Amino acid sequence: MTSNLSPSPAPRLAGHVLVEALIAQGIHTVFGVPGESYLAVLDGFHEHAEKIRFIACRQEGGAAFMAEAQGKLTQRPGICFVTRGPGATNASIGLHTAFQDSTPMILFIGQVASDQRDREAFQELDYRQMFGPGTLGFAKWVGEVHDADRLPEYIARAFHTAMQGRPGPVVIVLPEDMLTKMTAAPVLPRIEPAQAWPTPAALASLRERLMAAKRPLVIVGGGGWTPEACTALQAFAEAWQLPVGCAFRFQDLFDNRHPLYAGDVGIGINPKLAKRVMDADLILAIGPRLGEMTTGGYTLLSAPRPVQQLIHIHAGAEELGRVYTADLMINASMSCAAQALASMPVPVPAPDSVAWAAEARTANADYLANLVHQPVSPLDMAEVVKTLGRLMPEGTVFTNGAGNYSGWLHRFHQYPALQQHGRTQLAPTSGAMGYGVPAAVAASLLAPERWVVNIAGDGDFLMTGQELATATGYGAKRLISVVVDNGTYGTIRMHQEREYPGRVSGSDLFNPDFAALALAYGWAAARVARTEDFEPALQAALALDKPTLIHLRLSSDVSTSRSTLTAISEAARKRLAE
Ligand SMILES: Cc1ncc(C[n+]2csc(CCOP(=O)(O)OP(=O)(O)O)c2C)c(N)n1
Repeated sequence: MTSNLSPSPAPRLAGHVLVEALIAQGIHTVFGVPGESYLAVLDGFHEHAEKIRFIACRQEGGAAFMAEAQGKLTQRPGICFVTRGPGATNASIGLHTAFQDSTPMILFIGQVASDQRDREAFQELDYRQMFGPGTLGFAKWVGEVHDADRLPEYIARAFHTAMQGRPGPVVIVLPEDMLTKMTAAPVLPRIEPAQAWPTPAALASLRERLMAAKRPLVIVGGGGWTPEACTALQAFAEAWQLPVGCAFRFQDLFDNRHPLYAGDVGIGINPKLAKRVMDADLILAIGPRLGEMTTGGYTLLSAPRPVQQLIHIHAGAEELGRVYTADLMINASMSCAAQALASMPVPVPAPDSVAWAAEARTANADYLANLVHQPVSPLDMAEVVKTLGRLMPEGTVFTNGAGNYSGWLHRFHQYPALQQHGRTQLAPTSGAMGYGVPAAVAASLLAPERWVVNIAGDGDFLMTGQELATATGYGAKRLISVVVDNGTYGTIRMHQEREYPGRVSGSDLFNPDFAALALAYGWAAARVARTEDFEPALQAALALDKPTLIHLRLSSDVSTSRSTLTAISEAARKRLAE
C-alpha cells in the first residue's frame, strides 16, 4: 500500500507533535492563556517559535474571542489554548460565540492526568458533559485524546468538523500525561473541508420558482463564505437583478455600495426593509440559519411555515427544517451554491425586464434614504460613524460587541464585500458583550498592515478591556478603540424604560477615566465631547505609530439612532396608562 505521509518521523513529545500538526494546517498564530496542564505543548511552541507564535492573552474569554475572530477572518479554524477548569470556563463565551456565529474554531484544553480522572482532581471537569453536542450550543464535537499515537486522527477530525457543514467550534481535551508521551505520529497534510453541491433538480426547481416570483428578496448570511463564493453571489444577483439583504452581523458578504443592496436584516432594521421582507413573495435565504435576530423575533418570517415562499440554502443539513419548513431546502456549501446560482441560465429577454426590476431599485433607494440622519448635538454618533467611513482606509476592519451603540455602526457604516477586502465586520451574532476589543486585537496582530477600529460601549469595553495590554505587548499599531461612554448599560436601560418606565435598577455604571486607562496601557488617548472634535482626534490617531483609544462622552439620553430614552419612556408611560 502506498502512503502520502512522510516515512516514519522520529519519536518526539506528543506536545510537539500537536504544534507541528497546527503548522501543517497553515496556523501561524494561536491565542491562549498558559497553564501547567499543557506545558509540553508550550514547549512545542518554543521549539517551533520561528513558524508559529503563541499570543499570551490576559483572560481566557479574550483569548477565545481572539481565536473566534481569527476563524472569521481566515475561514480556517481559529486556535485557542487554555488550561483546565477555570481556564475552560472563562473560555466558554468564545465557544458559544463561535457556535452561534457558525465560525470554525478549535479550543484545546489541558486536562488532568489520566490516572487522576474522575476523582474531581485539581480543576478537573468533564468537557464532554460541559460542552458536548448534547448542550446544543457550545461545540460541534468534543474529543479527548488518550493515545498520543492517535493525535493526527483527532486533529484531522477537529479541522474537518470545524469547517464542514455548518462551521463551528470543536473542543479537543489533552490529558497531561498523554502530552508528555513520546510518539512517532506523522504530520498530516493540510485539510480542506468536504463540499456539498446542490443537485440539478433542486436548481431547476429554484429557477422555476424565481421565474414565477413577483417580489423576491435574497437574504445572505451564515458561515462558510469565501471570496469566490461572494463574487459568485454578486454575479448571480446582478444577472437576475435581485435585491440583496444581509443577515444580522453578516453585512460584509455583499458590497453595501452596490445598487442591488437592500440593507441589513438585523436588530434595528430599517422599517421599510422589514416591510419588504414581509411583503416578499419569495425569500431566497442563502446561508443564514434564520435566527431570532434576522427574523425580527420570528415575526418577519413566521415559524414554522412563513407566509412567504421560502427557499432555504444551508451547508448544515441539520439547520434545514430545524425552525422553518421551507418550500425548497437545499443542502449545499456556500461556494458550491453560489457558483451553481451564478451559472444558472438567466431569463430571456434581458434581466432588466424581470418583474421585480423596479422593486430592486426601490429597495436600494430605501436603504440609501436610511443612511440620512437627523443631526444630534453635542455629539452625533451617526457623524462619528460616517467620519470613520470617510477617513479610514478602504478595507479597515470594524469590530464591536453588544450594546445599543453598535446600532449606529450597523446602520450607517457601509461595509465592502468579502471578496474585496476579506471580512471587515467582526461582530458577534451571539450578542456577546466584550467581543470587540479582543477581536480588534486579533485582527491587528494577524494583519498588521490593515487598520482596525473597535467601537465599544462603556459597559462592553470593560468586560475585556485588559486585552489592551496584549495589543501593546505584541506591538499592535494600526488599531483604534472608540469607547462610547453614556454612563449606563444603555440597552438594558432602554428595555427598562419600555417595560418599567422610570424604575432604574442595576443599569447605572461607574466608569474610570478611559483615556487615563489607555495611557496606562501604553496607548495614546483622546477625549471627545463634541462632534467637531472627533475628526481631529481620528486624524491624530491615523498619524500615530501606536494604538489610540478615543473616549466619547455621550448623554445617557441618546439611546438609539432612532429614539431617545425620554421619548421611549414617555411612549411606555402612555401605553401603560391606556
Ligand atoms: C456578556 C454579556 N452580558 C450581558 C449582556 C446583556 N446586555 C446586552 S447589551 C447590555 C448593555 C451594554 O451596555 P454598553 O456596552 O454600555 O452599551 P450601550 O447599550 O449603553 O450602548 C447588556 C448588559 C450581554 N449581551 N452579554
